[in-house]
Amino acid sequence: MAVHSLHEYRRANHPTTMSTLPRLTLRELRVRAVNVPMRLPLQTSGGTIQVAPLALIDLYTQEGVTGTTYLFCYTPLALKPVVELLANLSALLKDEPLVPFELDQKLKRQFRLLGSKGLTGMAMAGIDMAAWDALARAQELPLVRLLGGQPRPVAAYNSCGLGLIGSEHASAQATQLLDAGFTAIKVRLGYAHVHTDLEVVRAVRRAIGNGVHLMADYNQGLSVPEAIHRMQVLADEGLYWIEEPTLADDFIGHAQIRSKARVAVQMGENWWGPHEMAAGLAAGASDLGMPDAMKIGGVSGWLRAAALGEAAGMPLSSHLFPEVSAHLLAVTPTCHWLEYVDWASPILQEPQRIENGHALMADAPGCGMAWNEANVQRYLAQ
Ligand code: SMN
Ligand code: MG
Repeated sequence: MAVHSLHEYRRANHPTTMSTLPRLTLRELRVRAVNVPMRLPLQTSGGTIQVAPLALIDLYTQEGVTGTTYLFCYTPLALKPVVELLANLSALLKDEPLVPFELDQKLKRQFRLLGSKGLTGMAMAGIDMAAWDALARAQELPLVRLLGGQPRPVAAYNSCGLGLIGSEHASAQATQLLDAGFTAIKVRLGYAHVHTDLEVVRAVRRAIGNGVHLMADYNQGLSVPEAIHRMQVLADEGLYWIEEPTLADDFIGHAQIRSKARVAVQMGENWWGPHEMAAGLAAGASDLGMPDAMKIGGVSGWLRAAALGEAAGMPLSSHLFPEVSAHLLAVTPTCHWLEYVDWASPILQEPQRIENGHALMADAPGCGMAWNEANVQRYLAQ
């Protein structure tokens, strides 16, 4: 029987008073590529990002419920390949039950020989996030409730802008970033000389005052000895954390830096799945963790990472993806900070809400994302 609306579907699947969980079947993935201009471009020690290359995923089910999510592809060079990979997976997964655990197992088997980091990991996470979104929508629950929590404000820091733009621009931008009631912001470091790092940190601090938390991010830009040196120079500047001082996969190097540092070392945005997080924890690579909803493996990967964080007593923040991360952090026992960026806001009907420096999630089905079609059309990648 073809069932087109959620209502018809419910009637067909809940004929008795005893309710059963909705069973959904994957019909098709539709994926579109957009390059969304960024309000504040981001200059990091690892390169500059001027547009947000996003793969917009709509996961259609046979029952009429649709799951929605997006992937951040870092560079337009990777955007079309991600979209094409997802199109191939759409054919592979057609008619599969929409069960994130089973889909995850199937795709990991599928990519055992190739591996599931990089583009394959991104595509898998996109399917996982869209699947969870569809499940939550089918039950008319916000994702956070499906995961056993409830909507609540999550403390957020404003991570828009504040790239390597020099002390004058950085201090002016820093004050603007506090506008929505934020009490924490993040500055990118890794100038040619540590003196410039210090000058920028001091200028930003003067502009924002002592009541605001200031995080700093080196984006993997330093050698281990240079990182040890720079963290000594910056030790008394009141920085809340210093992120990725050296290469993200160098857990031993990070542990060496950490052992000499008087500022908390933060990393995690480049953990590809819970295994890498576990290796980072075992090496004592950082004081704090910040999984990326995409690289850690979507909602399923995040839940496993949250358990690792709880067991290790490690405060966990999110990286990018504020819309889904708000739901995930709200059920993370060691929840720390949500990283707020507005990069997807132009293509969303209702951009992520921030009030008094906190991310809010609506008590509405799924993650609450619906496309602003006019802007999607406007920014479609050629
Ligand atoms: C960052 C994130 C995404 C792209 C470039 C830089 C940065 C952060 O490391 O943590 O916000
Ligand atoms: Mg970072």
